[in-house]
Amino acid sequence: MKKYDVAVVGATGAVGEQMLSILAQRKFPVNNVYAVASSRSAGKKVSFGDAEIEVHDLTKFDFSKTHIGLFSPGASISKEYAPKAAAQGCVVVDNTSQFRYEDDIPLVVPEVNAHQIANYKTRGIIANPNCSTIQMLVALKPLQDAVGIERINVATYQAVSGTGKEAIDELDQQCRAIFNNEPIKCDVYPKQIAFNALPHIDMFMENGYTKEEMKMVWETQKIMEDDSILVNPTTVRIPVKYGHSEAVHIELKEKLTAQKARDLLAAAPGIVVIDEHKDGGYPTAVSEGEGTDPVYVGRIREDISHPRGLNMWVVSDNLRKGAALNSIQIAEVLIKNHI
Ligand code: 25A
Ligand code: L14
Repeated sequence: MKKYDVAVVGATGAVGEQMLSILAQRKFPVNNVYAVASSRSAGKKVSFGDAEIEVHDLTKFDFSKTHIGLFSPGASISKEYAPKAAAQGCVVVDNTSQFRYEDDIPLVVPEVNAHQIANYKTRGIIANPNCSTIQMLVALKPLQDAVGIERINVATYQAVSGTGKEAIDELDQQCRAIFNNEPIKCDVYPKQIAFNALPHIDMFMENGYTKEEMKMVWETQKIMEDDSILVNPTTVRIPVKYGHSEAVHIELKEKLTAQKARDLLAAAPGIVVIDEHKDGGYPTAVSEGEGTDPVYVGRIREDISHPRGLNMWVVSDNLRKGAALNSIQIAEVLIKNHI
């Protein structure tokens, strides 16, 4: 079996760490794995399976010795280095928002539009979508295929790990301060995140939505290859560490019963349905999502206010299916069919 040389860029971050761990877990056929980050981290060690590997400085790294680059160093860094890596013959799977909306760069959720991976050749870059969009689309694809979706109303409940490690620390520190009756510090988020909910993720846009919300609009239409799907999101940060949850309310083109939807979802790839009408008969971020691969769907019910409406609750690990796992699944298709 052919083996591949893989660079993980942003290897010391919340997503990069997961990339290294999932590469080892899934026994991705690697020859050499390179951990790459900023000069701040160069020389440090990170774990890859049972091994410790050294972190390389991105500014000095030669991508011509790699086949695949899994990037998550933030949009501005990817903007500069992903095209450089691609020019050196490395196929880049980029987790940042930098390239997602460029027409000649595929934006891929393998369960939804794996065929787009073939279009990596033009730029040598494939974009990994936003975490909230990925888990929502895995859950909606079977319904889109069955009857079509007219409109999506979604409210998200997003974990702090999406912001990065410093946000996980801020949540811990604020909890500790509150328990000790000390004043809290807000450095990462503009208001207290401990025991709170902030209706604000990423920057505010001119239309009053946030960029995280607009990502869900733009990315849904691009990945589903259907500009007619209307999306109305509200994205909310909550004091959960790992795992995003979403209340998804859709208007279908034709009525689907809750039972039919449940059956379609249960048969679809990447989905686990947990939907019992009893206490605890639903998935949550902490009890099911954290540390696991599936997109979990529960609370599937017909909307009592709309003849073609359906409601559901969707949960997944934002650093795994929402980021690192999805990237590695893209890389698995790449090596199976393309490189
Ligand atoms: O711009 P975007 O697309 O919105 O993405 C913004 C952020 O979201 C995360 C990711 O953070 C990204 O930075 N992210 C991206 N895609 C995501 C997704 N799909 C996602 N989150 C969820 N889902 P992250 O924490 O996961 O990763 C950050 C990594 O990027 C590396 N990095 C930063 N600047 C770099 C760079 N690599 C190369 N060159 C640069 N110039 C970063 O590496 C990390 O791996 P690092 O070397 O900065 O190491 C992080 C360690 O260093 C400490 N630290 C951070 N900043 C400073 C610092 N120390 C001193 N001074 C600083 N200014 C941290 O505490 C950490 O321990
Ligand atoms: O666009 O903060 O992929 O939860 C991923 C993490 C945006 C923000 C992206 C979060 C980022 C998101």
